[in-house]
Amino acid sequence: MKIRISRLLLGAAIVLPVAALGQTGHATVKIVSPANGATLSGPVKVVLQATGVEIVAATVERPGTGHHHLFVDHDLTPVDDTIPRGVTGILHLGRGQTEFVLDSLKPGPHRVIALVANWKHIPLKPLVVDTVRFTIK
Ligand SMILES: [Cu+2]
Repeated sequence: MKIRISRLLLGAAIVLPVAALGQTGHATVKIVSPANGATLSGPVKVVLQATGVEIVAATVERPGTGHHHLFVDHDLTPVDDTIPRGVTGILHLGRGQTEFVLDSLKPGPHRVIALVANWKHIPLKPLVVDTVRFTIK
């Protein structure tokens, strides 16, 4: 009986870290809207869908969580650094939003990169990122 119990415990000890790894390792974000390659008129509602990471407010300091960032016609900043605030074209959805309306895009081609970062505003690793390009009429 004792042997069976310790085998069970050993099994649980092995399974748990693998499950935890799987959670962070497979986190993804998708820009559901607008569609890549779309031509549309503004304003543009960006809709985000994340898996494998819980989207929360930036004030929540808990592993396995993060909040969305949008880089609008702006390159990614260095991925080991804090995503800056107060920069035109870089948006922190710090209240845990999963949608954001871009209402001041000019006609022409645009690129939006979505990136999930933790409460320190440092991107999750591996990167949880998606890009769409679209055109405003
Ligand atoms: Cu942030």
